[in-house]
Amino acid sequence: MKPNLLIVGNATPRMMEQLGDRFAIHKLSEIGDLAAFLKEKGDSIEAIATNGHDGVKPALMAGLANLKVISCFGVGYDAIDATSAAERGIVVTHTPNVLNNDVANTAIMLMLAVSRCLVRDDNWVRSGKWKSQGNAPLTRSIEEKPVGIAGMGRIGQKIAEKLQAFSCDVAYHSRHEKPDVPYRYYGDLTAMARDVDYLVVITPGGAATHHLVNRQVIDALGPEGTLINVARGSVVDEAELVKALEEGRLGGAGLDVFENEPDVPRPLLGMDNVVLTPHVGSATVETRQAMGDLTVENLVRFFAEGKVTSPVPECAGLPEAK
Ligand code: 8YV
Repeated sequence: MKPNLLIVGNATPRMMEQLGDRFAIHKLSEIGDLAAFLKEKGDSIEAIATNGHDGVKPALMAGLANLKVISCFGVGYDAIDATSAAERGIVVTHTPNVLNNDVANTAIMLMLAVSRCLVRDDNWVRSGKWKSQGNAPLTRSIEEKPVGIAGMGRIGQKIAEKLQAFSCDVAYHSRHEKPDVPYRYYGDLTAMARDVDYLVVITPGGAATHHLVNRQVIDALGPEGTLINVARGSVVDEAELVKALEEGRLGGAGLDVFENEPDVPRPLLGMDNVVLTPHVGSATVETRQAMGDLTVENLVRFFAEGKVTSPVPECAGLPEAK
């Protein structure tokens, strides 16, 4: 008997092919009456495949009495209550490491795009301004600039490493100083924001980091400063960010994530000093394939070997995670 797997959100065709051989698949998107499904099939569902955006709603998790494993396509799992899952003996897995390079590249791409006015200058060519008005106004270099990274995990370290190629002076803020990291540590995010030209946010989402970047931090970054967010929209107080940009209290922003995706605050759409991308940090063919393979691997190994490859820290104590 194949274990019953519930797919929340989308799975790639390659994932569907790999999962189809081994699991009896149910797609949440195709279930009309969830309450009726849970009543009829809820007890038979042993596994969930989901992603960082959709996660698993508490009511769904509560309705699956025999759920054993949740495999998340993405490194961020703030949309899954991993602590409650661990308490129930449910292993949650995610996809760390395989996306470090592309998310770090996205952060640097946004830094360059904001500083070098990529979108404005692309438009300068397309709109004919180059011919009618001559050369575009000068932009700013990121070379040798002080950069503060909020969050010095795997991706934060990759961003810092890549910024060495631009001779940037890297500092970081995290809850604790990291003994093996060679960059200047700030226990106080506001103090770091005051000292840098770029603040790159790459800390996990969730309650612990909600609105970590608040008005005080934004004001410390200031009119010459640029905020880059490739983490979660929830980490930045978006209303304060918009106000600061409107009032010229912040220089610019490169944003890949937003508080209410896919909704983006309207005022941002008209701003020249802001570059917006639709949560594509890890969205390359290569990285998404690696993430999909790891998402599947965690599920397959769980049922074949009673082990998973990449559990989230909250579940590290469970037998399948060891
Ligand atoms: C995905 C992400 O877009 O890994 C993450 O945390 O934010 C992204 O790679 C996310 O899982 C939603 O599908």
